[in-house]
Amino acid sequence: MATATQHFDAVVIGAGFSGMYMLKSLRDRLGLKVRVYEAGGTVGGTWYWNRYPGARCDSDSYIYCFTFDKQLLQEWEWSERYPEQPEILRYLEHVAKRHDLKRDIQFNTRVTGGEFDEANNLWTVHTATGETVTARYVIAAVGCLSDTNLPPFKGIENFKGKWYHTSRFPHEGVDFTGKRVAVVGTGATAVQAIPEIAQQAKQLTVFQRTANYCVPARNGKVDPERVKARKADYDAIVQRIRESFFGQEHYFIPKSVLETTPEEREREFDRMWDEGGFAYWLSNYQDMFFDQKANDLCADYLKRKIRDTVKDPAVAERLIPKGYAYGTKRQPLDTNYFETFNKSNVRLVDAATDGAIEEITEHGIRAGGKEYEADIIVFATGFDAMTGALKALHLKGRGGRTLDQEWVDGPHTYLGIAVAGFPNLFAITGPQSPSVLSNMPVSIEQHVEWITDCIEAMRKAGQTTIEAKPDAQQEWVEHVNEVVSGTLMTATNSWYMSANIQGKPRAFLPYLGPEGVGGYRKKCDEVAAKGYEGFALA
Ligand code: N01
Repeated sequence: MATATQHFDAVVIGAGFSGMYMLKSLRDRLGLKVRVYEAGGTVGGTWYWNRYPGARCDSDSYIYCFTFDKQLLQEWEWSERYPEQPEILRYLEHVAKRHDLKRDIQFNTRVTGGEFDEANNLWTVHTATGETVTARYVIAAVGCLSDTNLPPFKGIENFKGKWYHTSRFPHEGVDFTGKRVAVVGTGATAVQAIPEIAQQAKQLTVFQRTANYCVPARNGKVDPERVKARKADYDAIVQRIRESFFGQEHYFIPKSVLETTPEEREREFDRMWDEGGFAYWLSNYQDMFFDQKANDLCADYLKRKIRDTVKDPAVAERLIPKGYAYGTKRQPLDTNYFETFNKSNVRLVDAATDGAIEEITEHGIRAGGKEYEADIIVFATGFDAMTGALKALHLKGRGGRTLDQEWVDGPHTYLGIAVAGFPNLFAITGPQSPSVLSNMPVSIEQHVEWITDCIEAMRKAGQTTIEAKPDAQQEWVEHVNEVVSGTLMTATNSWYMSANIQGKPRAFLPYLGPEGVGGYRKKCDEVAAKGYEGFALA
């Protein structure tokens, strides 16, 4: 085994939103010696890797940012309601510069493994560049949606054209002009990319496995008066989103949709539809996620919108989601997605009606026995969500156990922050925390601050290890599964349910607590206030 060349108080893995703030917090608040390893060439994480056409934020920009830097909240001007990827990356570069973060981040360096040394209570961490270092704490800031899922399509090696995965798009971009392009997938990524690609491509063929309920983002410039009012109200906004259900200023209508008249609910549906963004998903009637009949009423409105938009009724029918409840897959936000299928250069290949993808050929994609030729294939096939990137770190806890071994039937964590048997390892927005069911920066800041407080308390008390207790972990896993079992989420084949990847054990990955982000924060604060209840400290 390689000898460690340096020792750090903490190693942080990843330099996206979470790794950046973790570094800032441990280094500048606690004075720790921190090394961040980042596989990408600069900061940004998700916003470094996902450069596909149309990539933009799906949360409103005024809350999709760091709130720890109050001055920056006042100074930074977002150009739009949902800024594009390059603008978010510019913002993160600005934060890195402003807080002098890069001097402690080693870029182009992937962490490939690590072991907990039980004799010395230290982690040894290895990188692909051949470095080995030790650290008291390891913080995985690897993101929830960073481990690319490229399904093992038969024949992909035979394809004579070019192919790309949306999450590993070339930095110089791809020119689709005059090309025949195939897009595989119709998730939130594809829904952003398809209208953009259709504008350039000679022909676009979209391969849909599951139709999606999309609602308009309604992106655009934000009224300057509104921007000013928000800036004046930021303290209250931050407080509200921290205590809210989804880390957003969205609140359920405290009423059953089944108790409304058709006129009343149509008015409400129109209002949410016109507002755009996540309003229809997260500000709808409170029983939408629990009651199939209630859900059907909300879904029917969206189905009507598809029929109204798509001119060819046969295409509209194939674009209408079937067989799962609305909102149980991540809501894609669109700009002219359904309108794109009215263009003469765009065609839909639907697995249910035209046949599933059988193989990639030299000249395109074969589905349902028919070959669809393409010069470029864009795979918008998503991620091994939440657990993939953590497992890929190949960390070994007590007794040399790996997360692969511990998580054979899905993730087992305590609060989504820690794993029994892996002392001093923290995950930011790990599985079984609200994470992907929240506005990510809100959950990231909460975890970073909680972890920093925890390490500070340990140092004050002269403690060197913290570790989730197996029984507390088991209780948390049961709680996570119990609360979601009362919803419609578990019946759907979504990546939330680990169902997007063949062979991945079916388990609900995030935490959908009864009081959402706000209730979860309270729970974490209580755990800390009770001397880190459920953790063993030594
Ligand atoms: O990935 P997805 P994504 N054969 O897994 C299909 C976040 N995000 O990159 O639905 C054929 O949702 C798959 O079909 P199915 C957001 O949280 C954020 O779009 O599994 N098709 C699906 O249509 C989002 O949810 C933002 O049946 C296959 C698609 O590929 C998450 O990232 C923007 C297949 C994958 O959809 C992931 O979104 C974009 C196969 N073997 C995304 N395997 C912002 O906020 C998969 N598919 C900016």
